[in-house]
Amino acid sequence: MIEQTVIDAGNEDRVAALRADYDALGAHLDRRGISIDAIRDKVATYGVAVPSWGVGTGGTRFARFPGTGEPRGIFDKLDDCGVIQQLTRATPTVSLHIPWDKAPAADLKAKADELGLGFDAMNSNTFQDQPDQPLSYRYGSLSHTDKATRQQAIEHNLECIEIGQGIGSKALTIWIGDGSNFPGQTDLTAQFERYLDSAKAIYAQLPDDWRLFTEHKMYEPAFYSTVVQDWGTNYLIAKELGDRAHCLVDLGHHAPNTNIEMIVARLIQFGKLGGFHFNDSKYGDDDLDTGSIDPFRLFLVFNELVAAEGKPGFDPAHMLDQSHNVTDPIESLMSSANEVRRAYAQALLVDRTALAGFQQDNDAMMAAGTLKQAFRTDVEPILAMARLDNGGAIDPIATYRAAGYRAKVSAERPAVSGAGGGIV
Ligand code: LRH
Ligand code: MN
Ligand code: MN
Repeated sequence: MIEQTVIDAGNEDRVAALRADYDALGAHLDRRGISIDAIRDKVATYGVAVPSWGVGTGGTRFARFPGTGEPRGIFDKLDDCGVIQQLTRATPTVSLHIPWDKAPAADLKAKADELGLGFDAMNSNTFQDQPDQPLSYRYGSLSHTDKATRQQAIEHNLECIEIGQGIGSKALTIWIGDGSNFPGQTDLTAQFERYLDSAKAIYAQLPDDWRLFTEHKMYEPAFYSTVVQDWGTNYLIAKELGDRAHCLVDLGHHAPNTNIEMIVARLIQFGKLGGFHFNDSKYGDDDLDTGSIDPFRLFLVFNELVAAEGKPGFDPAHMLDQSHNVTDPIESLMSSANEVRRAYAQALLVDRTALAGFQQDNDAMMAAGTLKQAFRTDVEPILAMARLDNGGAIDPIATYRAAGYRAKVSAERPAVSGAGGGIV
């Protein structure tokens, strides 16, 4: 972890400017009838889970270009997640991926407790073969034509639940790469039927207080057809399985220009929004930092989420899902967590009464202007104050750099080779 003295010193340098900016923004928001402290308090309780795989080797599915001080395994990864939470106070939980993070539940729990972290959804992995695995997923997993292979994939998901139960997780996320690369390769209907049967077998074993999230993705690694390719199929799955089955929306899993906020609205309307994998993209499943390409779209998603706050049963999970090569992943994840909070804070500023009035009157110009007014507001002083009040850093990235964390862990963690594959 980073020494408190380093955080305090960084904050001391910045606190006077922050208070001045916060007061100025407070006066501005006051004229708009908004209490800045109320927004800060809501933002302060808004957390987003860090994906364990996001702090891992600087890599994509194509290649790895590891930096120094790469985590050697899940316990180093948890240390890195602890630093992200320490500085941002926005990431109290971690989402694990099994078997990448497989370890005795008691040890995972003890380490997380030590760092003040909890666990969000468990992720299963039947999109890769593991060294000791009897049956291959080359031609699919939960939807495989071979019953024994499907059963192996089901059992893996049940094992994820079991590990999750030992560490306080309350959800399982299933994403599969199953699909086909040639027209005619699979019977599209039979393949989905097999998937549904397998998913039902997992759902039947879901603990009462757990939720099952299924994640859709348009294509990749299957390029002709993908079994769970869009929110429509995803909705059908959630509907078929039952009340504790919900859809997970990974922002990068849609065609460019897809109206994702509208998908979010539909899933909320019908009680099936389970949660998010936040990231950003330009072309496909790019897994770029959240808000780095299209912050307005992120805001529009949050506009739907804030509008739905308080609806019965509305409780989406917020998780990041990103990994790439060109930054220190701790910095990127801190930045993304702050971008999620920024979009949330901006969405809280939308004058919903005025918006409803403009919508009723079909005043498109003023309705759009109402959203833009909220989006244009620089809420950074609110985010920084929420961090400061909770013991975090006013400027997390500057403080992280001043602490020299990466150099310190590099001394303990041996350099790793970039040779070999990446991750999905
Ligand atoms: C698939 C995905 C899914 C996986 C993760 C590693 O593209 O988004 O969430 O579990 O990447
Ligand atoms: Mn994802
Ligand atoms: Mn993805």
